[in-house]
Amino acid sequence: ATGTPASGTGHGITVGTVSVDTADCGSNYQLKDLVRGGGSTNNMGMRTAGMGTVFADADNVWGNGTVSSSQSAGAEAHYGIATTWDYFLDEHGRLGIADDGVGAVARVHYGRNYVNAFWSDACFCMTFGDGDNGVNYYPLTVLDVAAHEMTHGVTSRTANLIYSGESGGLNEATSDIFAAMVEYYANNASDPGDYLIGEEFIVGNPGNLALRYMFKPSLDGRSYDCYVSGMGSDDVHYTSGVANHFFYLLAEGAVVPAGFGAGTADDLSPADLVCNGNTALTGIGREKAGKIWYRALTVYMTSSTNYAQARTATIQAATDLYGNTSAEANAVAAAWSAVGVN
Ligand code: ASN
Ligand code: ZN
Ligand code: CA
Repeated sequence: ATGTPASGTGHGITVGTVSVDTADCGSNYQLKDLVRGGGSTNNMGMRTAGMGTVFADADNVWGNGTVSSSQSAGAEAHYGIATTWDYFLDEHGRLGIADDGVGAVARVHYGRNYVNAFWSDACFCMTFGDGDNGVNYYPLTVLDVAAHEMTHGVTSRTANLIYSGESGGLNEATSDIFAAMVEYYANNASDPGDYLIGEEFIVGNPGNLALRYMFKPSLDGRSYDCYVSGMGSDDVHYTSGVANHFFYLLAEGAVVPAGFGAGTADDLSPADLVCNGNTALTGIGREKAGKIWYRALTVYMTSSTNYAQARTATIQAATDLYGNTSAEANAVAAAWSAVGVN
């Protein structure tokens, strides 16, 4: 790669001011992360074809923190991808998406009023729309969405779960699970960790709106809280609910998150969080739950793993990590039972 490592300042739209690792290319600075495998963040300028051009800047200060500043979405994506890289390295010893130390490209300002983001194996890249430029939706470069898309890359290079049927739901859930873990890992004051996905790109969010709700997936109106046979024919972003729900219960237990309990708009009780009445379910914490899911994904799951097999894979992973009949292995079994996977 050209240039030498430099440290810049990014004024993100939702994340506030963050440090970004860039390249000093002599005549300018570029959003190219030379300390994480050379991954770059590229400006698509509202086009949908090609790879765009690497964001470049004279003073290594990126954007002014508003949607009208093109560099701010770039800086936010660049930061989110670096943070996700650091999470997988610090927490799981994984060196990038393919565990080979090679960074990926992020494409920002894709299309016009595109309210979505996606991973593509073909370009080994992830792509972010601008939302509607801050009317109802900010650009989708927020941390949990960036982590979600980058995790699709990790899944593709590991279990490679087929993106349809129950394996597709597990693929989607893997992206939501690590998105939530990355948000906690980053520990930003402006975007504290939670089990909501996509809450930061909703303008004027009262606090209980999101794309997905891991503790009670059906709050989105479509996702599954509990396993039902035949659900594998539904959209993978809804069948993922069962595994998202499992992960929440494993990590946190049957505990209603702040802002969703009695007397709030959602008015949830612990009984609403489980499918089998087991309100005594206790969590083993995010760290252990994340390690169990990562080991299951990278060692035991295959492209066709279904929900029943995910139960077996995670129990095996917990047994490897914490011992046979350990509290952790028992908690994995109890959490699956609480979402109807027996
Ligand atoms: N945002 C979606 C996702 O990453 C895009 C898609 O449906 N492929 O799951
Ligand atoms: Zn996804
Ligand atoms: Ca979140």
